[in-house]
This record gives sequence, C-alpha cells and structure tokens, in this order.
Amino acid sequence: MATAKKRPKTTSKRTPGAKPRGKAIAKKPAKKPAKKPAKKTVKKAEPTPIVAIVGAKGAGVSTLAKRLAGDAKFTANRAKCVLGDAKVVVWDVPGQARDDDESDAAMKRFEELLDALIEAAVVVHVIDASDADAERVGCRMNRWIYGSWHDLEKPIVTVFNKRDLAADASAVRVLRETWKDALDVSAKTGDGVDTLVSLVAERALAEPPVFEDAPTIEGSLIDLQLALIERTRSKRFDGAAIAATLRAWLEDETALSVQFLREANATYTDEGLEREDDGLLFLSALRDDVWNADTLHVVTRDPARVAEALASMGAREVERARDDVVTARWDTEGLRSIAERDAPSAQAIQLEIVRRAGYNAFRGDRVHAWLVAHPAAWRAVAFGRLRRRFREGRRVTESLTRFNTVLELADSGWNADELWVVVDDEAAAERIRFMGEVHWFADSAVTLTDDEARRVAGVRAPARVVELWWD
Ligand SMILES: Nc1nc2c(ncn2[C@@H]2O[C@H](COP(=O)(O)OP(=O)(O)O)[C@@H](O)[C@H]2O)c(=O)[nH]1
Ligand SMILES: [Mg+2]
Repeated sequence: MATAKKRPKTTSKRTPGAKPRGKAIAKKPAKKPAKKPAKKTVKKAEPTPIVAIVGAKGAGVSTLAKRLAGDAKFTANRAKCVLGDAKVVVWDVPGQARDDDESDAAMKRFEELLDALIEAAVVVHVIDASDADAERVGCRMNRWIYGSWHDLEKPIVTVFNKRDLAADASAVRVLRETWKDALDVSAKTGDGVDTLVSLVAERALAEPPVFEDAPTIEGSLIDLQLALIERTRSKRFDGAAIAATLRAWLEDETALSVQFLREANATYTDEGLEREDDGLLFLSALRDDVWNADTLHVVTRDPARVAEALASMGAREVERARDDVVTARWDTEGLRSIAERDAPSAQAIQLEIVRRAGYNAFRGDRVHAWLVAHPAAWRAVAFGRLRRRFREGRRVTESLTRFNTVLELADSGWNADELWVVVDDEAAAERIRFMGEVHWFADSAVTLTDDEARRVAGVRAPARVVELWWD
C-alpha cells in the first residue's frame, strides 16, 4: 500500500518544540499519572487581558516587560499593571533558545511560551534589531506564534528592540521586509515605548475574538461512554436499553468500566502498517452527529453473566479475550443518532475526552483549546488507539494494549495514543501535522490520503485524515 507507512520512531523535525525526548521524558513516570484535574487553559472573556512578551533569549523580553509593568511586582513572570486605559497582565515569557535545544531547561521555557500563546490576548514579539542573526531567530519565533494562532487575528505586535545601539541601518531595512509594521523601541532607554503602550492598550481593550471558555461536559469518562451508547441506535443495537443495563451493572459493580468504540484494526507487517477497511469509519460520521461504533468492551467481575446478557441484546459476536473483559459486537445496519436536542454532540464528547487526557508529553487541554478555537481548521476529531496486530510470516500476534483504554478509564483517565483529525485538504493537513509535531509534542504524524482515506475512514479526497501518535 502506497500510503501505509511503518510508524516512524522519531519525527524529522528537531526544533525545541519537537518534544522533550530522551532525557527529558525519561524522568517522567513511565506509567500514566493519576487522573488530571479537568483544567481549563482558555480564559473566559471577562478577566484581565494577558499581554505576553515573547522573544529569543537576550532579545530584551524581560527588560521590556519590566518597563511596561513599571513598579508592579512580577509573580511567576506575571505582573498586573495599567497600560494606557487598559488593565492588563504583562507576562515576561522566558527567552527562547536561539537554536535547537532539547535540554530540560529549554523545554520548560518552550512549554511556558506555548501556554502564554494560548492565554494571551495580545502577543508582543521582541526582536533584537542589533543582532546580526535577528531575521533567522525572529522567523523561528514567528513559526511558533503564527503557526498556531494567525487565523484568529490574535493581535501580534512586533518590536525591533535595542534601537539605541548603533545598528546597521540596512540590516534593519532588511528586517522590515519581513516585519513591515514593527515598532522601533529601546527597552533600555524607553524610546518608542509610549507608542507601544498605546498600541498594546488599544489591542488589549478590543473585543477578544475567541477567548471564551471552551465548552466542557460534566460527568465521568464512563458517563461519556454511556452518553455515546444511549444516543446510538441501529436495527440490532438499542442504545437506550443497553445503556440502562450497563448503568445497573456499574451500580452493583458487576461492571467496572465500559467503552463504546469501533476497533481501529491495523496490522504491522514487513511492508508497513495495513489498516483494515472501515477501521476509522467513525470519523466520517461525526459530522452528522453519529458515533459510528459497533463494539462494547465491558470490564466485569461476572463475565459469564455479562456475555450472556449482551448476546441476548442482539450482539452478533461476544468474545472473552481476557478473564475480566467481555467484548460484544453488533451489526450496525441503519445506525443513527437518537440524541436529545440539547445533548452534547458526538463530536463534543470526543473533544471532551481529548481535554481530559494527559500523560508524558501529551497535553489534552492544550490540544483541546486549539481545536475549539480553530473550528475551521478541521472537520472531525477522535482520540483512541489502534488495535494493533503484528504479522510475521503467517504468525499474527495481538498487541497487549488492546484493552488499555477501557481498563484504565475508570481510575486513571483516557489512555489513548492516536489523535485522528479529518481535514479539508493537504494544506489543512500540513497545519495539523505542524501543530502536532511542534506544539503538541506528537511523536509521529502520518496523513492518510485518497484511496486509503476513503477505504479506511470513508473520507473523500481532497479531504484527508491526519493521525498523530504519542509514545
Ligand atoms: N542596549 C540595549 N540593551 C538592552 C535593551 N533591552 C535589553 N537590553 C539588554 O540585553 C540583555 C538581555 O536582556 P533581557 O531583558 O534579560 O533579555 P531576555 O532574555 O529577552 O529576557 C540585558 O543585558 C539587557 O540590559 C535595549 O533596548 N538596548
Ligand atoms: Mg528574560
């Protein structure tokens, strides 16, 4: 298969944004940490707008931040102050490495930059105009700022700092070709800072385009699974009745956990990864508010009883792959959604699952914030894991991770490692790959196109599916 690639072990990009690898990650617990509190990254519309001052190390970020903040005290790099008519929080974001640097310290600074870019109402990008390498260094920063937020018209003010130094005028002219509207300032002498203050104040007071709360859904991860089951109906699958039974089992602890999914079957061979037809079909139905699943995993203390009951509820196949898990599969002919009007959409439930996930380098809240803020950048999103099999010659072995999600979701959160994003075309796919690799620390980004996208996910060209994977 042309587009089925073996999972690359590493990504080609090695920017400081390319994820903390090796040393940095090894220090973190190998096992998933306990459930993360549902943390919000996107600010409500009301609070004090944040002005993030960003730039390369040594560009003068801190000097400028202090000048803007005046006498205000900084706590955790942030200071409340007044700029013109605007009450703001100035965030002195630690200067970023000028070159690729994957040390723990550099990664920590980069993480703070990513958080600041999400939370800021206004971004001030400080470029050291006296630096012979200013263009290259500034373009690195541009990639992070604009790659993430440019379509939101988040105000970004670029300043050429250190204009008090005798800078080569022609070099500054060259910089101005890239940053036409940059303001000349000197953080040291204060020259030009008044103009900057009034511009930032004006931008900070303007209606923020998107920074309202990302929607969140209440309830446990199991509740979310039950909601998906309840809203689903096909000839054989009576979601409402099945959900009621599951609820009773969960209540009396016959069942400990439940997951409603379509298993994304994929086999690793010498040739690469073979994805089963319709394996990601749930992606194409999300836009119609249908969760196109056909499989129920139930973690149970009484597998015999559960298996029998599920068979009596129309399951075509009931399997006991483990002592404590019963898997039932239904025919999904005539599958449709019977969701109540004000119920969260199937897509909203998937996004909520993303928001709650977090482990190692994966930060679901950050991914969620961006996806919610950029609805035009994608069509459908789901977060799960491939059911991986390995074929060597005739021998096929099943990966042990098949039940990880259902086994852990009751106590340690959503244990998945693949984010599938359906996008309109290659340009949109490239953007998601960029977000995945640079901003979200994904370990690989693969795009399914044309025949494969249609065969596996029911997605028609020029649309495609980007699959991001985290270790
Ligand atoms: N001449 C001059 N030096 C500056 C200016 N702004 C900052 N600096 C100096 O540049 C160095 C780095 O500044 P700092 O604010 O710590 O940079 P950061 O790493 O970006 O936060 C310090 O020695 C500052 O005094 C400026 O406008 N003119
Ligand atoms: Mg600094």
